[in-house]
Amino acid sequence: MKIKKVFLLFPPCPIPKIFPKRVQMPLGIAYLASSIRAAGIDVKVLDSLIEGWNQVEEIDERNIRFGLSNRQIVDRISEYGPDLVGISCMFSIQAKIVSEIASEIKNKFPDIKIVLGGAHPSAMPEDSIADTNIDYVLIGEAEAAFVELIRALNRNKTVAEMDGICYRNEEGLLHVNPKKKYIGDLDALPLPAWELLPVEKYFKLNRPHGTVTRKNRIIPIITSRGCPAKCVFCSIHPIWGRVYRARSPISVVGEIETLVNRYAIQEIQIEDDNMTFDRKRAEEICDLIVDKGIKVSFTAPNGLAVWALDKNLLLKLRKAGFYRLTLAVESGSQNTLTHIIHKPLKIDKVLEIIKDANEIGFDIDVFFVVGFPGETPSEMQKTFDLGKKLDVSSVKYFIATPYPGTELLEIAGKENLLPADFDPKDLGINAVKGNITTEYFTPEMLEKKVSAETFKTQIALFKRHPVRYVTGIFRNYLLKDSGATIAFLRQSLKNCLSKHKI
Ligand code: B12
Ligand code: SF4
Repeated sequence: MKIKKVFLLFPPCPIPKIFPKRVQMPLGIAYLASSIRAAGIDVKVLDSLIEGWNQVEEIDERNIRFGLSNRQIVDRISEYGPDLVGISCMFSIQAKIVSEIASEIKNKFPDIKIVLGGAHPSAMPEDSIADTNIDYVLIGEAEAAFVELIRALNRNKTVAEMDGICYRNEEGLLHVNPKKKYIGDLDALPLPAWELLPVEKYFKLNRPHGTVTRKNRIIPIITSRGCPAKCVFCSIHPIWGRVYRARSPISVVGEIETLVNRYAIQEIQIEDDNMTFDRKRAEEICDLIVDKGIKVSFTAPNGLAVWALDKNLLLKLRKAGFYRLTLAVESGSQNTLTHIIHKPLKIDKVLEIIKDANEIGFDIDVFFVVGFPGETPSEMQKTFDLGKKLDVSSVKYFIATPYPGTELLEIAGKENLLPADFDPKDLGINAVKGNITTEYFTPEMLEKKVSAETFKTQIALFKRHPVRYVTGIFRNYLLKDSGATIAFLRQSLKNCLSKHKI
């Protein structure tokens, strides 16, 4: 059977009820679609989150699933009649839904090949290919590999020599070829095929990453792949490898101009893991945006590495149109940062960058992570104390989560810190759910503590800048998802008033 038509799917997703729903234009399948199309194959793309935005189904007391139903997805596949379906499994919590969908596709269309990719199967390839409805798993970045796989299938060639693939051989034995090769020249990749997605629907909804936006016509881009640091909780390395690869400033700014001309884009979200790692390149991108007179707002909601920033770069970012800095500070304890998280960051540097960023006029959003093996209660408290002290507009605390592909999962597994029924496929939003037990805390204690400290931090933020705080909460959260915001604040207040100890 020849592969002439490919259907790419971003599946539905479970989230806690107290979290606002989000939907961002899916960069991964948009990139894959353009490479597959460039190879002469027909492609259709379905983002079940945007198409089924209003379809909410209760999973249990705490969680909902939103997006199209499995039945609707199979109907869309049936209408198009593809030879191959590619499913993106970005989050571990999506993996069970992905298995259900794969099973329904195979039941109805046993000849369709099913290929899986994305962050979760890249970190758990053996487990993903063990599902007999999945024919192939492509590990990590897959633009080149997807085309290579289609070509191999169309020429009846074996995939046994392919890099970064999992497959079942003729005897049904599972094989995993580790990922070793990554795309060297990112400038050569065709731009994401946004014309295959309902872009106006995303603009109208305006619920992208972080939910904080100034404009409606927003699009994500990615200017580099990978990060050489080794943070204990980070799960990006199975996708991009460890080598930092970056697009040239000309290529990045060229994409921005194309997006402005084609879709009248007003705001861009940079989704790199470490956009400013190469400071000179970041400065050149900013200079080029200014030189070309591009009037677009920018954010980097995935976070900028504070250790890779300095005042000169901050000035250039602001001049280029960045209005909000999302800073991954992670901990208020230097010991935790250096010896547990392994992030090359000094707390003095954080204070310096936040001071400079305030002077330059940025809106600042800070992320922290607590609940690591070995972290003492007093170290954890330093994080909450720093969160309350910082002059920023938003502070978020996340609970250290042992996602597949992280060193944290290895440590927690080895040291027996996880519950007996621990399943990585249950790992979702890490602001509300703990998993690790140490001599100092249980998951429940951690959940209550984080929730209570979140409330106290909200009070501190309000007291410091009442007008800014109320406007921000109203514009960015209440107006977008009042139900989830009120539920979240109510839970935090309840935990703040209840007895919680760590
Ligand atoms: C943007 C983003 C989001 C967006 C997603 C938007 C969307 N629909 O695309 C939003 C804001 C919704 C989001 C939410 C969360 N995110 Co997030 N997110 C990212 C981020 C920063 C970038 C993803 C991206 O666009 N990359 C660029 C594209 C080009 O890459 P890609 O999608 O991976 O696709 C490539 C390959 O994976 C592969 N591929 C992808 N799909 C397919 C399909 C097939 C068939 C094949 C063959 C290959 C393939 O090929 C693509 C091209 O090379 C990643 C970090 C990262 N580096 O991946 C984290 C990441 C995916 N997120 C993560 C997490 C933890 C979360 C949250 C839990 C965080 C939180 N505290 O709430 C939530 C989960 C939401 C939920 N419902 O549970 C983790 C995933 C861990 C896991 N195993 O679950 C990541 C890896 C970050 C990290 N450092 O650990 N996220
Ligand atoms: S700096 Fe960010 S992207 Fe790099 S390893 Fe640490 S958490 Fe991951």
